[in-house]
Amino acid sequence: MIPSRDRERAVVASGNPVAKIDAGRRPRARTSRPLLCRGARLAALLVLAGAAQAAEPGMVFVPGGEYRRGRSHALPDDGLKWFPALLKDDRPVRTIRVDAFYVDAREVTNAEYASFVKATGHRTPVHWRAGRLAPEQEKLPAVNVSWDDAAAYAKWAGKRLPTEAEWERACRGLAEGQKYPWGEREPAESDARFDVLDGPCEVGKFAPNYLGLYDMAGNAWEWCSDWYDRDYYGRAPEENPQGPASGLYRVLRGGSWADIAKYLTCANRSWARPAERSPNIGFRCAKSFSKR
Ligand SMILES: [Ca+2]
Repeated sequence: MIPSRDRERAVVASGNPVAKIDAGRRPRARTSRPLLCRGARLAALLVLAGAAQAAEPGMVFVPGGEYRRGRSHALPDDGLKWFPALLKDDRPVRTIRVDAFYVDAREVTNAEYASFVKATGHRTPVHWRAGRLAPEQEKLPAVNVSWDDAAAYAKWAGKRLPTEAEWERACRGLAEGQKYPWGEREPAESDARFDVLDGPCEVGKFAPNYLGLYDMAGNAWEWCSDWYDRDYYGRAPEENPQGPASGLYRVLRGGSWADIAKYLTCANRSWARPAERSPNIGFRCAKSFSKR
């Protein structure tokens, strides 16, 4: 089943201030000149990330800090007073903070997943014929993997799945309020793999976001570590939210090759049962940052 929901979304112009950044526990004060600050912070980030990334090949360092999580653009249904509050799971918008972490620059590929299978004997994705990876699929994202498969890969790799809060911060590229990883502009064919019928494409094909992360929008949905709860945003802790303690579904983020543009937004949330294996669900890994 393709985990999509039919949402009607209308764009409302929103600001795009840069989120607060720090590499440790305390956020810096907000600036009144976000555009200038963004450049200065990028320079500082690159210096900090340079050493950090060297120790984690293939991963990007994401500074800790505060950001406004959730959907800031309006939907036609926002004014309706129905219950349950369908289609509002990405609200209220709240300021949360996450500690610094690393995240994979790209979705995990079939070739990388094959190394895991070879080392552990773990089951293969269902589309590998006779359990073998076809050479032409090596650079495609590993899809048809359940949440448990993805979590097992991450553990084997010395990593973990990102929390939903980490994923959204990474997707926004340290900015707040923007609709897509690249800003407000609606996606074009040259931006991301979406709204096609013939499956995912090679990872890293499109331009990365501000942090250097590829395919945060589209290609494969990405498993997050959290259980899904549509009402969670209103009661989540302000620091490092981990999701509900239990649930029926795990969180998915980012949209996929099979989805239309409105599912590719930074704030959009989706879900699937942990055992689900779909041709449009993959993952990337994260790793906590520890000061040495
Ligand atoms: Ca993706």
